[in-house]
Amino acid sequence: QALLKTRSLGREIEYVPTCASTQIIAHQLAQEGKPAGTVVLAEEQTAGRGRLARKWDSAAGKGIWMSVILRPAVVPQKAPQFTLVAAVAVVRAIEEVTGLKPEIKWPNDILIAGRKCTGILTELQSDADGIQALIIGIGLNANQDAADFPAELAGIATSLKMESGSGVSRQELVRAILYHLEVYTDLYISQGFGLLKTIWEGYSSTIGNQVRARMAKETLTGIAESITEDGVLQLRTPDGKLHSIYSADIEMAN
Ligand code: BT5
Repeated sequence: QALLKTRSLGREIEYVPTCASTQIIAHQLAQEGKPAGTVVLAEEQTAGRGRLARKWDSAAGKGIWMSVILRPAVVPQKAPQFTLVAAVAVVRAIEEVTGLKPEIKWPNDILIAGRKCTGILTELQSDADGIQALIIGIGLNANQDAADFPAELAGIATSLKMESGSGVSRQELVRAILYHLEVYTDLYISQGFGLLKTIWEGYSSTIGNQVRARMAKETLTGIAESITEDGVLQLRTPDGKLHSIYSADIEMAN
């Protein structure tokens, strides 16, 4: 903590050796009134989660399994933008600490050489007065070897160690992530999404490409033209129509 370069993020860190999910703990702490900037870090998660009740593999001692409580004064519709803001912060941290070149796959994946090294999960506590808390979950594969991942993630998941050839300091990474997360959330709150969108696009592996967007009820293939100020993906299908995609899984289509 003493080594943190932040003003508020991580000033309170709840460290647990093992838990079901740091998201669950962070939700509880937020409900109990813990301040913005409170961070939950676990060595191991037994039921780490992704979007749509998917599982997040969280090997003990190998990754960063972290949830951050924010309390931004924005309307709930803006919550998805925080996933994009957090993605930029994590990419910057990975670059800084490892020199690797990660890319962002809309909306919440960070890839290196096409494989996923980080997933972000933004969850909301809100009521009639607006957002009470945003819980930003970050799962970052740091020091796994290929054999540490379950068979179904072979060829899909990667770690910073696998990509760089040497182990990385999780402490240094946490410090860098919190630093950049504070810088970029401050930027977002003071300036809106405009400048961040440009930075985000610079890291995106999605924009400008032919992609397949799998959604709950349909799958659309087309060019991912842009994201809007609200973080919504604009997909142009071959019939010339522009579709607004709020939530989907994206695959490269060519
Ligand atoms: C995500 O969901 O990518 C969000 C993951 C967020 C995890 C963090 S860890 C700290 C905090 N506490 C939690 O309980 N969660 C957050 P989604 O886009 O739905 O992707 C899930 C999919 O990623 C799975 O269905 C697998 O295909 C793949 N996957 C699972 N574990 C992985 C891993 N360790 N590395 C790479 N890919 C993984």
